[in-house]
Amino acid sequence: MSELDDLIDDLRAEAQIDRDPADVPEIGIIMGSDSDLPTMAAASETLEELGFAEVTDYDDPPEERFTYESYVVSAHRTPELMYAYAETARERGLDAIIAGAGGKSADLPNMTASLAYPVPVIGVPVDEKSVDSVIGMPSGAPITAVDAGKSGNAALSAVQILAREHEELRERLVGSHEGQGDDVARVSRELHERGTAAFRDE
Ligand code: AIR
Repeated sequence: MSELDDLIDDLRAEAQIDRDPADVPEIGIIMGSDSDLPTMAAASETLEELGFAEVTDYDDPPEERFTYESYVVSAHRTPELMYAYAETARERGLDAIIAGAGGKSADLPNMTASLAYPVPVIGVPVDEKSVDSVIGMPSGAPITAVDAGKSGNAALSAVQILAREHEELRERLVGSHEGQGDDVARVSRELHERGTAAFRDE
């Protein structure tokens, strides 16, 4: 069996297993190529800042209550894998998918959105060229998307979706938002009190 068939079989087999919802990843991160990782890494970093851990073995999940998983799935090089990933998303317990792809033909986010529907997909155009192909969905086929490269925002949007159900996540989002305001206030005070020239010199 090829490695591709093997991976597809693993996803389809995982969909048949009845696991405790607390033991499966809530958020899936997929990207068209591992060359997208420098852009997509902000999604996992943001999730980790909010207390999520990454599942790398479904049989041995991390202790953290909220988790995510990551895969490379190419709409053009591995369409069968894209189907398997998206079609099993709900049964495998995913509440939201973050999908990133680059280039002019960035079809992974929008095709995954159609195949996994109604599991929400947040599309990340990996570069400026991909914006139109990620957001250009026809009526009745929705996708939510962020600006080019903004995978950290995609992670925040995914957690916002989960926070509707989990108060704990709502509190974490509010906390990190307040921290962001404090960061701006700190810089603002420093700029004001040091003056522009001294501030820039540092
Ligand atoms: N891509 C991969 N399969 C289909 C598409 N659209 C995208 C990747 C990456 C770009 O093509 O998401 O941004 C270049 O991929 P690579 O593997 O050639 O570096």
